[in-house]
Amino acid sequence: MLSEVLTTKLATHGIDGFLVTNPVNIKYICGFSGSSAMILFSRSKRHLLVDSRYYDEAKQAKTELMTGFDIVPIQGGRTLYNLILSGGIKRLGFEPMHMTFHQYDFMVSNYRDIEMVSILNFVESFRAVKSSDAIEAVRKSAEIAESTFLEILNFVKIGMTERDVKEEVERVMRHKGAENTAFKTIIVSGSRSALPHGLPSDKIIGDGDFLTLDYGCIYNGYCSDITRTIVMGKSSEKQRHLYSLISDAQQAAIDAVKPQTLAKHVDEAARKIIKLSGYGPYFKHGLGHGVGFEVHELPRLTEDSPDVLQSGMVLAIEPGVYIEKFGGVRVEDMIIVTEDGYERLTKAPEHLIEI
Ligand SMILES: [Mn+2]
Repeated sequence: MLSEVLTTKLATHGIDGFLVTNPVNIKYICGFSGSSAMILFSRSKRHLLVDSRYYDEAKQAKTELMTGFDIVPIQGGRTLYNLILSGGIKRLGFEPMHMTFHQYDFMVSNYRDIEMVSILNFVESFRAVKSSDAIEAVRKSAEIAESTFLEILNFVKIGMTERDVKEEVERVMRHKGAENTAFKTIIVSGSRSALPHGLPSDKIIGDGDFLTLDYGCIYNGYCSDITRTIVMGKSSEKQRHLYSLISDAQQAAIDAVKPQTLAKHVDEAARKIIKLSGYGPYFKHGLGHGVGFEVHELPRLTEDSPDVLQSGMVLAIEPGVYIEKFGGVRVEDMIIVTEDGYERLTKAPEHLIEI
């Protein structure tokens, strides 16, 4: 069980306790999603500390994931301190990205005999490798996103606004069983397609425009994230050239995926092709990222990533080029790293679609 595995990881970090304050990690570890909760691991115990208003709810919700946890209502700053002391914790690991300076300052000034040790990604590195249940959920989430694109192809028309397309994308995903969108749906057209993270506007989608849709949903707690670029009306030669460049770069990156490969080498496989074509400066972001409980999680597929691929990771691979005043192309697909390479969850069309 995950919480037991985390307990055994304490020793490898030279700590005898770890405090989880990231709400996403708390939900991941024990399924609890109330606000201001904390998890405290010591060598022999696991505590879920909850705001006293959530205490009854947490006790009633006792799920399989909470097995072995003592649920404790937080009553002032002493509650945590007493548990740290009774757990025999001298060196306490904490999540630097998920603790306010105020909390840290309080602990350092009041828990004087405890050494606070900052540890990045203690839980996140586990989240990167998916269980079979997680893979099943991610698979369904990706399937909803991908099949939504096929419906959008029949829906979208010249003269609609970007916002119209956004509404339909989100409606279709919900209709197919999505709990929610995984992030703010990106719909950009024409020269706005040069904005990698542009939000849908009232701009009318015109003849000859690129239309980029970057969206995803949440299914059973797990996210999907895909991007499709199409052309409204007839495409130009330059548009087709950019699309096939990005499509080739994406395939080269995907072909580089297997366990033990450095994530930065996957980025490099795509970046090399884009650079050779002269569009290097127009590829303005990292190649991709892990997807799971959050839409962006480990591993990072960037030029300087220290991450190493492992079987069971789920990746979104999204090369793109963005040319100001002209437009941009991005395609993004999701894959699973398998024992001997990868398995595709989604596949963008190889040729630029004209509507
Ligand atoms: Mn993405």
